[in-house]
Amino acid sequence: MSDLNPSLQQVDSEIFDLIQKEEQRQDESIRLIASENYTSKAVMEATGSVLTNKYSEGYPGRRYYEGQQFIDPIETIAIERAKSLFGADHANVQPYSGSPANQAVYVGLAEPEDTIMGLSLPFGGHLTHGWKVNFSGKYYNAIQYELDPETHRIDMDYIRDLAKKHQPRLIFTGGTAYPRIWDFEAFGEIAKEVGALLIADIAHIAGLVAGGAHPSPLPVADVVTTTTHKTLRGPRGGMILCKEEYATKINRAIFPYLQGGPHNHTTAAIAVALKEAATDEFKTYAHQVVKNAKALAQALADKGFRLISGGTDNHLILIDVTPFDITGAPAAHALNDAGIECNYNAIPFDPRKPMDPSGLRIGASSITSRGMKEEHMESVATWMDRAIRASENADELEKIRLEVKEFCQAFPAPGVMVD
Ligand code: DSN
Repeated sequence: MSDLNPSLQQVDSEIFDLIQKEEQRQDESIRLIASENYTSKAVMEATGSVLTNKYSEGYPGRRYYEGQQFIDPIETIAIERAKSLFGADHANVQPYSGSPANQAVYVGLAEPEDTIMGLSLPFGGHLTHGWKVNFSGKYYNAIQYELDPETHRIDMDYIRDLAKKHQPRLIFTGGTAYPRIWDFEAFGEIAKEVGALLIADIAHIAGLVAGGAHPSPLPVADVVTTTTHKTLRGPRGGMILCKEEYATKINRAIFPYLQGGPHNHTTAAIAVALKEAATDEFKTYAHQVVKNAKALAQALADKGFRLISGGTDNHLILIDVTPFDITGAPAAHALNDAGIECNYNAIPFDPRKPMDPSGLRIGASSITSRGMKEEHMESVATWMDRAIRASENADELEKIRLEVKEFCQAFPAPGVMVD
């Protein structure tokens, strides 16, 4: 019988080394990817537990496998914490991530070829909100809304006209690159007017909603979907919150329609993250994320960066870098070489292609989790400005990387063990 107890380092030094290097990279860089964060050590501990060994198809109290005496309470605690934190009638904590959560909404609450509405991907929406290369754009009649050409904000009169014209079954709100407040109430009124269900995908802003730094869609949305690892700062996972009347349809859509056994180690880690998110410290963090994003936006604007919609109300900033005579991909690569991690991103009405669009998307969640505050944003903006201007100067990028590394040492990264 083989011995399964040697450490990762002993069993697979190649993977061990790569994980070590990634840990060091996360420690030494300014991570500005708007969908990422540093989860707590407690969340990671739950994720790396023996719960990964257990199968539990079904729901608490109604499973297809024995040995659920500890799994059932774990899932029930996660459900109850989710309901209480967000004020929801019902919670399903089993979706493997955000896309499966959204898929469950489609298969649970609509029929193929039904009309749905969502923010178009190049304007900051998500693939699963009806984009053409995704199942949601292929199997449903997807009407994609765009942003106002002048303000780059959502124009609710236009949304109302579009909804009246197309009479959708589902209206999705939420996205991945919209830096402004979502007016859930106005969406709710429109959904009511046209007899649609309002689906709020709060994957990006869940932590802000939980911490009171963004209005909650719960009072008006029929269903709320989210990932658990972005501003919410939990493990990689997903959740669906809904009104009681949709609970059975949503549960059945997740299991048995789309998924098999839930990932119990993730469920436990979600429960831990939800406990953390109910604290006053988390509220302070959520508000600090927005303060940091606003301060960073201002510092960048002062250096001549062109910010889409002029700034931000949430955790993320979308930048048009083309005035610097550079495009999104080389700008992101240069920043990465300088120890500042972000992603290139389309901007509204972008004439360029997705693999090298005009913009960059940055976010303030990870740097806030490290303890950075408004007064540190000037330094971040200065390094970004220098790196983009020196995108072809490897020596200057390396110089910035070393400065960034030294700066980061003052802000210990949560859960990271680097000496
Ligand atoms: N990939 C996520 C993001 O970066 O926003 C969305 O699913």
